[in-house]
Amino acid sequence: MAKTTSAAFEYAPAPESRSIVDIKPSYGLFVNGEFVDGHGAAFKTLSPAIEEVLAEIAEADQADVDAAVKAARKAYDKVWSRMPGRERAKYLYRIARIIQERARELAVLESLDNGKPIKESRDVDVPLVAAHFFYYAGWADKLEYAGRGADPQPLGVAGQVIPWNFPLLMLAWKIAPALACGNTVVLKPAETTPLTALLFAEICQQADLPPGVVNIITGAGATGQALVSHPGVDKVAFTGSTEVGKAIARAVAGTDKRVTLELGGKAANIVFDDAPIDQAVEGIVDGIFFNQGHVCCAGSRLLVQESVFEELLERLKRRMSTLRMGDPLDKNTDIGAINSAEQLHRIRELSEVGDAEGAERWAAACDLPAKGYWFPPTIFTGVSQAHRIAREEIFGPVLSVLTFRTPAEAVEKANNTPYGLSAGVWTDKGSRILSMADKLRAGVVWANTFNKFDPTSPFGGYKESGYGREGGRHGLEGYLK
Ligand code: TAP
Repeated sequence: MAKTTSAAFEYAPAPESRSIVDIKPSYGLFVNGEFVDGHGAAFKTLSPAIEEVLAEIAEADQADVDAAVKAARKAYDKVWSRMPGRERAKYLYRIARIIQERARELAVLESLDNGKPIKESRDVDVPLVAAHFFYYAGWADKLEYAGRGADPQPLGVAGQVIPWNFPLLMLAWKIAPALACGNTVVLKPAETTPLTALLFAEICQQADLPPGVVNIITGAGATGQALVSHPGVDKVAFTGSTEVGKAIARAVAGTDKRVTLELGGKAANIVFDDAPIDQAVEGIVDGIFFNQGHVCCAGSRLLVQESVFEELLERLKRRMSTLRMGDPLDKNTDIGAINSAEQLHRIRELSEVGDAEGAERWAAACDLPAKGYWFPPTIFTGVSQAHRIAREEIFGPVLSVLTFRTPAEAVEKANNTPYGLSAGVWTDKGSRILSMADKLRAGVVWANTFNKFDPTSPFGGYKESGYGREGGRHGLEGYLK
């Protein structure tokens, strides 16, 4: 980051980047293979880095949700569930290849709409999106090995609702396994990041995917609610906050809908005194500042063994001072914009709670751009387990640092959370990695790395982080009878 705290600066996104993608002034809903008008009140999607309107987006009301579910049902009954797996696979492979061909467009659009740095959308999000479609294409004709018996059957219509932090990647996690298993889909992206899902709809057209197999409906929470409670939906797949996840679980209770929920997290990233410190510092930075900390499995609680605390803290601060925050479309940017004014407000509010509770805040000096939503990478030390910043998900670039003396204390503190999505362990001892992995109540435990994703690995939580797994063979189970 630049080393002053003075005046805000202005920037205009590099024009050549924006010309890579053709953003239309307005978008309809994608229903039955076509873009159609919505009956709700259209809304605008902004670029959070410059607070400029990117496009106007249709809002789906109940009638639109009905139409999308009907289209999905028809496509399921007449085409998709009857198609041999090897034929479905061809469509998924085609989609994967088009994603690769249009990768630059997708990455630029994702960074514009979400605020994330282009080097992340280009090198992480979009390649993983293609990888998920390739991976699940490979499963479509091998479902007898999915762990659901010799003749596994799809569920029907999947209603899928996703958040704004990884708009395209969450879409891939949802749509690729659903289609591979023979289900059809109605998906609602988040209100603040609909554009890449709509570009994906164009990719479905380009791939000649039969109409109705994928339907994309845009809108806010009410549209999501209408979708998940629609009687024509057989399976609900939701990623988002624990609060909304609980409301969805209540809404579908007593129906025969199948549900998977991927919810919040408050992961412990645990550094032992025998860990390679510089490598651990990189992992800590990646764990909490990747994607501005808008990551459900972010390593938002750092647990450091007392004997290396001072040294690690000093090196961490030094490393944080080199992070560059600013234009998401600049290839050198490490930290992009916060996705929305609402999220920025939440991050500020919880950080102020941290101050009030007596924790000590530190952020590297930096210029914040004049327009847009920004929050500098921040750490809090002197945090106790009772502090709200140690318990609640901030979902921003804010790290709470705690210390421990013994491995048993590290386990106790790490597990002292209502969540159970992920954890990280940094140590030189293989035996300690294995024993910690056994004791940590987290769906994913990373060892000497953090925030590594792969389509072959199942991902999901314990406790209030939800249930069901996405990714890998386990990811098929949520879409088969
Ligand atoms: P939410 O507010 O829960 O929103 C998630 C999605 O649900 C959005 O599309 C939202 O629509 C929609 N929605 C809101 N109210 C709804 C309702 N009553 N019924 C059905 N749908 C509804 O979460 P968020 O703020 O977007 O995302 C942040 C949260 O997601 C964090 O807690 C994070 O940990 C979690 N997350 C978890 C994971 C995994 S894999 N566990 C991955 C990413 C994020 P609008 O946005 O349009 O209002």
